[in-house]
Amino acid sequence: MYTQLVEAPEGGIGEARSAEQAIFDDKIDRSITIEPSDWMPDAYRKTLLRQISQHAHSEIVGMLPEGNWISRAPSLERKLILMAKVQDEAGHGLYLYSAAETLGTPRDEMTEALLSGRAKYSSIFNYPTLTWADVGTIGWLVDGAAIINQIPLTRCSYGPYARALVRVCKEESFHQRQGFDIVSTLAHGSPEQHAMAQDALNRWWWPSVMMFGPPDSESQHNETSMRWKIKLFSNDDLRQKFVDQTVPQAEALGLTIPDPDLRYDESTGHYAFGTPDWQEFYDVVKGNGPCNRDRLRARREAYDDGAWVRDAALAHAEKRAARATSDAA
Ligand code: BYC
Repeated sequence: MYTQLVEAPEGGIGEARSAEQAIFDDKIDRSITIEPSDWMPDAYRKTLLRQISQHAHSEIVGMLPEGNWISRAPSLERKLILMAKVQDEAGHGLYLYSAAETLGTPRDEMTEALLSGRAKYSSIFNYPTLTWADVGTIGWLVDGAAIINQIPLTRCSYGPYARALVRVCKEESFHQRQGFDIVSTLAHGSPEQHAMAQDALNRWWWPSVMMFGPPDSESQHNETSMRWKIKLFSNDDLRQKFVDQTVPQAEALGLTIPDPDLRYDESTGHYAFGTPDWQEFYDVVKGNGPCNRDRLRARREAYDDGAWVRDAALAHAEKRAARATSDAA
């Protein structure tokens, strides 16, 4: 059927293009993945690149708030676990940059977009980690939110992104469990530890709820991304899943979600909850959150400090290529 669609029209570029479009649409409808060598509409490529590169940047910037606590983790065991988690996030960034590169944009360009402040990354990482309880709360809430967002994306329409997310999600599950374990230890500890866990929940709850993006009524990309199966659920649907999943966990921990409007709605079977401060969300996304400037400064310093590694790797690759050429001659 595909061959017929492509070969049937006598020539015109418009006709050939619409045949390619038909193949693409059919694959999307039948949930057959689109692969890098397949024809795809420019807007699909751009939307994917925007989402995957933002996702990659989020993983990389996301190392900073928790990395801040590696040297101060309360035990050797906690330190080892936290180091492994932060390294996993670096790995996630690399899988995702690789997936984005298959769309034709070199990693240098994506890095430059991040360091110059043009590229977005998740709003959540622009909040400070003030106490050890924040590290646990990030694992519990932020990785928990990430799992809810990313498990459906393992079935998204673009093959390299979907496949990268399979491994990412497995690792995020371990991250969520380690975060819950930290918070559980504190919540069931001394009154001071319990208060520390509650304080962290108070500060991270709303930023976590906002992580899923603007409300559907204000989302620019929901509709097209869902049509193309770049997103499988809308921002509000995922947000609802997160609230429904997390409220019973907070109850089990003996912690209180800081939302006076939160209540279980028997008629829908879901928790009803208050309205996030969307002005705060947009301010953070525009670069005016509590830590935006620190985060970019840290990434620029890391990039500059790593220049010698890139130079050495390049020199090594050039030497090997030159040797291979002379061996072949
Ligand atoms: N922060 O039309 P919308 C992690 C932007 S990593 C900043 O709904 P879309 C983890 C959005 O980009 C977490 N910006 O957009 C790592 C758009 O602006 P542009 C990252 C946001 O793309 C380490 C505008 O607002 N996860 O979990 O359809 C340790 C309008 O929004 C945010 C991913 O990236 C935000 N929160 O939906 C622990 C997952 N939300 O681009 C954990 C993949 C929205 O037009 N990404 N914006 O300038 C997605 O699923 C979707 O991109 C989003 C947004 C749901 C995030």
